[in-house]
Amino acid sequence: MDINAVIQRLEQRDPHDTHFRQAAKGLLGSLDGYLKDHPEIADSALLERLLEPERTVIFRVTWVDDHGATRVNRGYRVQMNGALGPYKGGLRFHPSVNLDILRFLALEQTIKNALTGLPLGAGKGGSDFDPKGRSDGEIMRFCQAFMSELYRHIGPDIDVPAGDMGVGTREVGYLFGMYRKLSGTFSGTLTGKGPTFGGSALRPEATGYGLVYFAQQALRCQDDTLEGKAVAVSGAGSVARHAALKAIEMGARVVTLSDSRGLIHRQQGFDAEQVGELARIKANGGGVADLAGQATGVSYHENEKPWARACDVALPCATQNELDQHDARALVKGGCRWLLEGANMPCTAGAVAVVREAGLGYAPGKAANAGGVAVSGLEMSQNSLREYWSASEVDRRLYGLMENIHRQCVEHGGGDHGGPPDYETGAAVAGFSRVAEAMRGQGIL
Ligand code: NDP
Ligand code: 2IT
Repeated sequence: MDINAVIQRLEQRDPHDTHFRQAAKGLLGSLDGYLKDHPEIADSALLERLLEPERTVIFRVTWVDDHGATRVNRGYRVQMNGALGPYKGGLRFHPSVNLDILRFLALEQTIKNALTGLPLGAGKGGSDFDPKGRSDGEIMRFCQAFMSELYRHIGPDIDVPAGDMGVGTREVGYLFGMYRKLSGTFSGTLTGKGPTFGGSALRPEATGYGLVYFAQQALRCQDDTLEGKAVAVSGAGSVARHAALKAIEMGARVVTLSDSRGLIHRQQGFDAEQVGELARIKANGGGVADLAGQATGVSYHENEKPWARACDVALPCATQNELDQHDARALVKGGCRWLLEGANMPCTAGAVAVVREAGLGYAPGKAANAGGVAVSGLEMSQNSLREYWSASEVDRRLYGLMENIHRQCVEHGGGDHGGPPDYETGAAVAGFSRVAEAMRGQGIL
């Protein structure tokens, strides 16, 4: 199979879709050996089908702001692959959202959801709406306007959206309310709902906790633990804060957090109360700089990223391509041994090459951040059963799911050379082979 020819076709068809091509190149590169051993994959254009969404919906979202002005945004839902179950994946509200970004996220989601072993297809959606500085009323009206079109395309057995950047429990609540009103049904059509109307315990925490559970497994395979390790986290959102909290609970020293404006650093490590305070600051429209103004030992560095600070473990948890080649070199220089992705594709291809060359343990987001969608899968099960599981039950299952994902990566990623396994290859092969088998089993569609 000529992977280069597949990529070339992507380039010819959608020359401006650089993020999608980056994700596709990364995936196909990791599958090279597997595809050579499985020539049957080429027979039915399986790769080409995997890279082409089953369906994409693009729609106008019209809403009225607090000053009475009519606003227009663009809404999207990419229904990428339904071979394993209903389309499943988050909604992102961010000014950078476009079809390229959503298709890359949907491709990552396809492999990630397969790795969970749960019956989850893959999708992604969102809008170029910028929630920053918007009032609660504006957020609600935008969510309602967005759902007034999206509701036609989703359902508990069709497509089950959740949150992503800019979409948390509050937004999912407004989206769910409008879906319930328009469809006249109370179902599990969205995940990440509030705890009184079907939301699973620990869904907000799941991605960050799962990331740290994955890190714990990875270090354990090298007879090591997180205790006492300096951990650099980027971001100050849902994933970053919960990863930080779980790492602190495990005895690590979380030395950095960040947002789009800058970095905060604390040599002795942040404590859980400070991370809790950061959540309040961000919810009120503040920045990480505000925490530096209140807490002792915290310094703020405008426009800086965490990667030049000495650390043992790096957890990029903000956004795509936030960590480039230069940052990766700085991490290596600072003695970092592990890089595990909480965000989706936070490392540029150049950064991945640097960390792999330097022999760091490297785990891609499609494996390491799968805890969020995994607990979304558990939320769907609870909704279907009309049950609520306790936080300890969900935590136990999340731990087991991350253990299983880690085991699959090791199984397919080798690792007999003494160092960490090739998690990138392991994740790609384990996830892809599951989707490929389901697609082949269902015929040429
Ligand atoms: P949030 O919106 O809660 O937080 C995003 C954070 O990233 C904010 O602190 C934001 O800063 C920061 N950020 C955004 N852009 C940049 C930038 N260019 N440079 C530095 N920091 C930036 O999102 P989540 O925590 O939910 O998502 C974070 C990542 O994790 C995304 O890649 C998402 O796709 C991925 N993910 C999320 C899951 C989930 O369940 N939510 C599941 C799996 C992956 P600011 O506040 O200043 O904008
Ligand atoms: O990137 C992701 O895995 C998510 N944003 C979570 C998706 C979900 O359906 O819970």
